Amino acid sequence: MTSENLTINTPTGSRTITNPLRRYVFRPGVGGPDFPSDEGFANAPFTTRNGRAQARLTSNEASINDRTYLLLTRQTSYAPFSNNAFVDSRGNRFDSLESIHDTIHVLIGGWMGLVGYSAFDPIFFLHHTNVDRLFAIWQALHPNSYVGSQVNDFGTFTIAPGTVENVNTPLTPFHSDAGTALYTSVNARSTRSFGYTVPEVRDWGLTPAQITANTLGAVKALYDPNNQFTPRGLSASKRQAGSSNPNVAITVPAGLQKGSSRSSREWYANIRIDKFALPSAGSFFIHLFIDNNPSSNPPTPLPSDPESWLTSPSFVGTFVVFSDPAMSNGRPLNIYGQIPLTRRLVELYNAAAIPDLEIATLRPYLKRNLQWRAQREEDDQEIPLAELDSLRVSVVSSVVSQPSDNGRFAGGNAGFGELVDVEGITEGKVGGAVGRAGNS
Ligand SMILES: [Cu+2]
Repeated sequence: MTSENLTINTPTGSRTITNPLRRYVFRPGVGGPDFPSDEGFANAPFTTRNGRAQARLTSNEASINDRTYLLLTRQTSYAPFSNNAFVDSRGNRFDSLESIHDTIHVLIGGWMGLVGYSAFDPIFFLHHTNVDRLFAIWQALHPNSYVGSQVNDFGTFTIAPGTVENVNTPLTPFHSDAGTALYTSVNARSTRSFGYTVPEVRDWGLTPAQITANTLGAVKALYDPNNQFTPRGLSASKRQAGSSNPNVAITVPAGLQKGSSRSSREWYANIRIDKFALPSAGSFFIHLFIDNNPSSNPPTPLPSDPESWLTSPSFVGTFVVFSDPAMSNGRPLNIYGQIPLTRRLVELYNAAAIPDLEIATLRPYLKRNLQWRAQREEDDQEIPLAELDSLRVSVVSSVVSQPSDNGRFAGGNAGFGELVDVEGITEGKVGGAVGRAGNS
């Protein structure tokens, strides 16, 4: 994606060409008053990405992996799965395909961080092909949930604000023939009608139940963090505190041991904020950190330079607000997201910093050690949390029981308990929960 040139094979031998995926060179005459007037974008000869895009993506790789697994396996209803603003029936399942999608846009930044212009960057098409793939995987796992009715409060170029959209709403401007017919959600439901599928969903010659089971196996192999927390092939009872030496035994709490009653606790930060909270800042980040301080010490300050935050050892993950003030209709729009904390907590457990992942241990530990910061995409500058009135960070947890075969290719999900608010962690901090977490 970033090389200037590519060497390709041609019928007459190998040839070096300009890499078409690196950037889009604007054609003469394109631009003018519709183009962004911001410095760095007005009259730009070609698309660019934020200089720290790769570092931002690398820091967030594990977080995005864990969010993807959570989304595909736990978000069972289409409306909250599909978008980050839907409220009814969302419960404590705050994440959505849109939120993960937004994360990639804004971490890459530059033209990809501008809602109205991101499709000029060729990486947009790689990204959106993957969004399409994740949607196809989710559909194979949840074949009975799909587009319902929802009010479009904000409207589009072709749909008036306040229109109730449903499965038959024309998906302008995508024509399904050479005339005036347009695709709708009904006739765009399956990739099969477009003549393709994705590697995880091989939906030919199989029953729907087989397709779901095979797809779940592929998702677990790719994304299940439980395959990643413990080095593959290394039994939990042989993990060593703070190292991966398989020959040194450590004491593993009963809740984390293998066996028919194996269960553990998962932890997430739920984030809610007004998408238009900062009209002047455009897109911005909320970063989460979990430090490792024993009970008596004051919290360790984060690096004073915001550019160092993502490489800080306590960094956990980034929630993104992908926002263009021009999209606002003057009213707030609360959006939701969920950042997994479990991986970082298992690291701390493996380092013997915490004895287990139970509420009695982690309520005081996270109250002390969970922090968050806001940062502008454009120039990496810190946004004071006090400027984000609508921000609410809360913590939820659930009990997960693993099937006795370790569940990697089992036909059903492990036993996922409900995500329940754990109060007494973020209350009293700027941007923390007020009353019932996340909802006020
Ligand atoms: Cu996009």
